[in-house]
Amino acid sequence: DSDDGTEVVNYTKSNYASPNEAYFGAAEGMNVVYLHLESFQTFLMDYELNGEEVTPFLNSLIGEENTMYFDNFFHQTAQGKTSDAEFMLENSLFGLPKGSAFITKGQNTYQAAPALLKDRGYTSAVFHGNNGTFWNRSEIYKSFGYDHFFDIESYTNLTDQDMAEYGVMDKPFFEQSAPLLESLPEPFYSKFITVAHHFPYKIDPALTTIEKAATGDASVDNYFQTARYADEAIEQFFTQLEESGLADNTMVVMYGDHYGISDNHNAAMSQLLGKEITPVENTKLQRVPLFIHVPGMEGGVNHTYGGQIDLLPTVMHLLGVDTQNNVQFGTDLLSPEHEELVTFRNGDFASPEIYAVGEQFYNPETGLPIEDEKQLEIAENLQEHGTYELQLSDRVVNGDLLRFYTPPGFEPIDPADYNYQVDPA
Ligand code: GP9
Ligand code: MN
Repeated sequence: DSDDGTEVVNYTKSNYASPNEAYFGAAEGMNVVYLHLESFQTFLMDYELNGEEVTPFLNSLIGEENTMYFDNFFHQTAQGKTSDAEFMLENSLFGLPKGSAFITKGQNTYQAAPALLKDRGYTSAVFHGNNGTFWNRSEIYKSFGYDHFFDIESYTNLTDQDMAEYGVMDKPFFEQSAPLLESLPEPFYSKFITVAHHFPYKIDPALTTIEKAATGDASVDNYFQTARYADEAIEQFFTQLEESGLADNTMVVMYGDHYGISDNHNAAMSQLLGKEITPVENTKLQRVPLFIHVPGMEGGVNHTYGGQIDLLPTVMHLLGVDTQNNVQFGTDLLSPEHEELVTFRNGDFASPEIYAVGEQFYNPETGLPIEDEKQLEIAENLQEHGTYELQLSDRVVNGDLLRFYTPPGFEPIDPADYNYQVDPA
């Protein structure tokens, strides 16, 4: 067909939210570290199990002076799980309704974060203690313009205790990543994909520091010990950053990738949370933590509604990089023009006053279906807007439309320029 993406570019330009002057460039020239928090959900933050915090380190960052914590931030992933989260945060494009774009669209043209930062002198790297081919990462990262991909081959002397189901446990992972990170030229843009807190949350008892939950539902009960372990590993990483001298010049972004406890476990969850898991509560359980830590930036707790699609423009604006000419479906969470609408992959949505679940619209305050005509009309409009965005995004991804649109000044990526093979010693 003749879809050259003109409608898409027109749309994303009109949907652009201009930066908040108080934050634009707050992290200009700094290194970027993303910590991909496997299976972390917002309910864990400040949650106490048997009277004890599960994530004391992350909790200590909530309200910390240089950290912005978002408590109404949602995952928007579908079948592609981890890869959908990565896809959104690197590109501000939605994952596909079925399967994983990482696998089926690995050869597309992208204008991903590592590429957008190249002309600012950034070197980019991913760290992940699993096989590089998982989710087709070793291919699609080339299309994103990642300079380095440190996969399982970069981690050595691993004992059984060091291994989780999907790769290296977070503590040895961060420990062995430190010299690799410190060897990168600055500024760098990097991402660490953790795995210890992954379903089914198995962990060597010798590594646990809190009790399990006791609902009788194993995947729910196990969820807390690996979360605590991951929290300790994150604290260790922050200490490493301090010790290496990188901390003062590094922005750290931490986000939960998707739920760890599916709605098949709502009975056990309702025991733990002390309330019924209604459609509204279930939607609230799709919130994942987002922390943006920038040395010298004013932090706080931010209640803005947003989702993973919004991360890229938010981070770019903090780095002082404008996004006006980019095809991105999210908007800067810190912008006064950010629209508080979180569209899920199935067309449901969450917004401060209305949630859509299935065919029904709900008041998130009361949990009751909305009946007021005026409210229903607003709800329909929000849903229409969200669905239109999903369609446009799918057109870009399915039609590989970024082939036909190069933002002014952007140098297109040639995947053939990248090779992550570790040289045999
Ligand atoms: C595997 C890891 C897990 O490498 O990132 O992916 P998930 O199962 O969460 O999609
Ligand atoms: Mn995951």
